[in-house]
Amino acid sequence: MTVPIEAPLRHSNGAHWGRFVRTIIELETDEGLVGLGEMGGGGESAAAAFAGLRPYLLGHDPFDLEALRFKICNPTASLYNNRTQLHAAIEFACLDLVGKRLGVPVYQLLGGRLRAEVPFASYLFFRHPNPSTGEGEVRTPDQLVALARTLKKRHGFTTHKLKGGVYPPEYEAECFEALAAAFPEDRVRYDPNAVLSVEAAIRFGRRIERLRNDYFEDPTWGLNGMRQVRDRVAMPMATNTVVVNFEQLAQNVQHPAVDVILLDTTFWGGIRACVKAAAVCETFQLGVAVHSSGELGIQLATMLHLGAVLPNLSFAADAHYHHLVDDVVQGGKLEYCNGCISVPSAPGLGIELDPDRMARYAELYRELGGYPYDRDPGRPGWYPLVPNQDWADPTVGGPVALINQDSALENR
Ligand code: GKR
Ligand code: MG
Repeated sequence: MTVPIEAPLRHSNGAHWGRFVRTIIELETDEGLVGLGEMGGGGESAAAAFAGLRPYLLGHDPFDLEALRFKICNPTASLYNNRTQLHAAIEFACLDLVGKRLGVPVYQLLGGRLRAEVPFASYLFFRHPNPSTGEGEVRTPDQLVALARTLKKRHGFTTHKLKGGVYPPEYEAECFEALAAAFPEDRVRYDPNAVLSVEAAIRFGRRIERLRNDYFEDPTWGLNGMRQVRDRVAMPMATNTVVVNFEQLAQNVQHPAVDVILLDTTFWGGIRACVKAAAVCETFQLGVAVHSSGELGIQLATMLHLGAVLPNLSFAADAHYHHLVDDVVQGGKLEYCNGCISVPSAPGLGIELDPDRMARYAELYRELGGYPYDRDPGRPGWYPLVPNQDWADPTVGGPVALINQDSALENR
């Protein structure tokens, strides 16, 4: 599926080229129930990867979720063939099936709902203008604040996350300060996806530590890098990068480097893994939040059910969702109210696919194909080192051509 977004989103490793590409799976039981799952990326390779798991799934009872985990994610076999993200999509579909079979929402299967709605952050990106309308650019502090105001007005956000790592750190610090100054009552967070050096991260952190920060998200790479920044900046550290499995979580408990673990239902291999990880975090007094790696309505539903059941969720969740112009689920996009989205309460994940929208966005995928997450259409040939030393120029703006993946790779 390809669903358009308002404008191309820039991040420290490339960009989302005006659309999100996702793969939707449907698992059917012998009783005729259908469970829905979703994974990032798409095309023939994703379809082939799921088709390859057909023999693992035929005859498997969707209630047997622990068995499914070992069947698909055997730890040694995973060294050769990591299927964490495939497993996540299949787990979502199984939970959807179990909920539908029992007539209960997924949150009832996970311990029960502690909240009826989940709060979200505004999740702001630097953006290229929309190539059709020429609108939507975010490059300057004024443009950033204007977008945040629009989103706050439209959706009611009271937490603002800036995805950075695009422009020089000093320039992004100015942008972030302008954002914090524009919303003195709200909370803020900055995330450059780990491309700052330890020293640059410390400088940046010290400069912004007086603001109303939730946390400092992945300023630099690695648990050891994060630990050094944590020692020298007075702010909680958060990650969705270096604690994404139980081994890393154990390591972080033994040698703390990160204070808040951002749980991603895909990166961790399913909703249940996130619930288990949150329980470990509760035991060791680590914070948790819900992470977004881009989503359509199915994945969003997994984030909502997760957010509904976590006792220790003390931060607004991330979602790319408000950047989408539409969704593939019945009724179109789920709505925000006062910065929150209601947790679906129909059986299973509580959302259904809209066949017309599915057909339209499958066709759009066939037309446009994929795009490389790690390439920016505004900077052909560029790719970041880690730490990055070659930033985008904030004085250069305007539309960029959204050429296809093959041309982008030819330009390397
Ligand atoms: O979608 O560009 C993006 C984000 O940068 C995504 O890849 C990250 O996983 O949103 C994420 C984050 O780091 O918080
Ligand atoms: Mg992040």
